[in-house]
Amino acid sequence: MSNRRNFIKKAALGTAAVTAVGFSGLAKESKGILETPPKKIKKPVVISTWNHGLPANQETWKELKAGQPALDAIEAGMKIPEADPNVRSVGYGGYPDREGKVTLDACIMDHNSNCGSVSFLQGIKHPISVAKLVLQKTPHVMLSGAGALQFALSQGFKEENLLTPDSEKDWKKWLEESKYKPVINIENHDTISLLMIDEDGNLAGGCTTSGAAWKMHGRVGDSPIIGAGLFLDNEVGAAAATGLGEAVIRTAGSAMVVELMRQGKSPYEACKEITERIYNKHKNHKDMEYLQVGFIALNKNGEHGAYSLRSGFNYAISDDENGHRMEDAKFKMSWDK
Ligand code: SD4
Repeated sequence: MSNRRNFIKKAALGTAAVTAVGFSGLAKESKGILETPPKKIKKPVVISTWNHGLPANQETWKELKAGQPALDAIEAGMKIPEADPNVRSVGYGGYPDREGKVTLDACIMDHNSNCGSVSFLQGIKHPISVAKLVLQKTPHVMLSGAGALQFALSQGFKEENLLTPDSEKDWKKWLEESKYKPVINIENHDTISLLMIDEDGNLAGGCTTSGAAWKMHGRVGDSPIIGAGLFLDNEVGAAAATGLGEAVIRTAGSAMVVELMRQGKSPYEACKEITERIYNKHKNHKDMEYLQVGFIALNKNGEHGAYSLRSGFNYAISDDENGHRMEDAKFKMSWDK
């Protein structure tokens, strides 16, 4: 893209940020003038990863429409997959690590860049709620392990066993061969990452996950790391990741998606470019055999997009125009490659 076109896109983005009027990234430019009038995107807009994003979106949407603050709405939505024993990659019922322990990562971020995060948290069903309290009640961004648990208990959370009989059975079966080879979207789920823009044009987001199944005890993925699993800049946009956390951390994935949107890329273009970068950095890497990453992004105007390295990734979208729905993300390659 020429510098000039970049500039015009950026200028349009800047104006839209001030007036909170959305425009289509596809607006045509001729001699420095946008031919297509800016398309107004009605807010709020909520997007989130995978099929389990749909019920989370619906709950977040309900709370937003009831006038709840963004972080409370996100928390309410994320608690749905966290509590669902059939979602085997998040919260209660999530696959354990190789020692049979369910260890959870989560984070949340608001439009003022306030963040709260917990990592390697055990025995607490709703890590997203603890992350929100880290944001609201501590001088820190991240609490981990025993300290995160201690904080949760001090806030009235109850410790409980998160290893369901199904997960225990699967873990015992895994122990027979003990091969670490995360296969991320075989059952269409992984981290839930959710992004939203409210009626006033303010962005917020969150992530929650039980992390990679059969990981080493103590392993922390990308999801609780601001800049890796989640990032937003309220002047530009928000991005979040799913997939193999190690690859997302190595490339500061979500922060980079936001930076590309700052440079004028659409959410889709930004997700695609970072996914391609991750591919290029990993094509000769041992992780490539089972590597899957996916990104979702939402810009200040309410436009959204997604892209994944391998097939199978989808995301949930909620807006006033079309209600709640799933969309398949475009991808670079199929699983058999
Ligand atoms: C992580 N992105 O911890 C998360 C989720 C996952 O295999 O389970 N990845 O890496």
